Amino acid sequence: MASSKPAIWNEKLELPGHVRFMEGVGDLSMLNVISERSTAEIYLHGAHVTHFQRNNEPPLLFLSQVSQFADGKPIRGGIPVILPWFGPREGQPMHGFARTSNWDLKEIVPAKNGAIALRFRLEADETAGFPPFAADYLVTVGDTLELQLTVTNGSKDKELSFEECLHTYFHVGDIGATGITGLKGVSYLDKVDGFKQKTETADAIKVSSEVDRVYLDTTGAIEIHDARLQRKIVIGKQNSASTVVWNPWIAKAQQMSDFGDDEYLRMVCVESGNVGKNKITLAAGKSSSFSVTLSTTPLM
Ligand code: TA6
Repeated sequence: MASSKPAIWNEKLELPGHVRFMEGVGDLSMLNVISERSTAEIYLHGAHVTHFQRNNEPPLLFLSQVSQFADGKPIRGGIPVILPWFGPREGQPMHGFARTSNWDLKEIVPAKNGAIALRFRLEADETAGFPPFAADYLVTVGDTLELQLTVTNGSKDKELSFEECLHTYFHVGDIGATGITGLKGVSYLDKVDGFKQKTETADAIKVSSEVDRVYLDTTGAIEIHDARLQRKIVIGKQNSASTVVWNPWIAKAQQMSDFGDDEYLRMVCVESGNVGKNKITLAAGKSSSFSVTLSTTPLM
């Protein structure tokens, strides 16, 4: 595939043998990243990580075979960056505008243990009722995938209240042989039951119908136990109080034109951030960060 670099590309950012600029799907600019232990693909569109795979392992992330890759459209799969709101908003796109904005690649630096760190930045003017803000997104590709999202309130006098979420789609071998642990006892809003507030009772959440749950005031690590791939995915997080678990199941999968009818069988979203009552409020000029670390181990 021809390597094409947009006008903004800066040669000094290159890391020969490790980071290559390419034309991705839909001719969107994509970075192909090769670390000592893994590979990744990241689009400037939404600073969207669409692929991460540790050497000799199945891909960690799910990406729909029928996703759109076009300006103004969200990519279905990988890690959508949800900012500055989560969910619907009157007259505005679902899940905010960060995931359909073009982010700037600011730097690429070698990191510890042969990892590669890439920093993306989005500067948003006052829009959609939000004061100006900047988002810096540090993606570190190595034996693990580390994501850190920092938001800075660019206003001189207004506070910034916002929601943030890394809406990660994980690849699983078979949703029917998958359990999600780490949420027992946590309160959640059940979006498939009128947003009723409930408390998780399962040691391991199993998916056998549409699941759409917003867990609040929860900071612990989550695990995805995949019996088909014999893999455990560990989702560690810092400064994130919300976790969302979503699988569209059959009917919703059929309703989504950018999602294959049977793709619900091979994915689950476990999303980390600060949404709803956990939203963040920043005084003028202040910043906040949260981070997520994704790792895998064999399922013993
Ligand atoms: O995080 C779960 C959720 O809010 C679901 O309700 C569903 O809408 C999903 O996000 C996908 O949203 P999207 O706008 O990407 O189709």
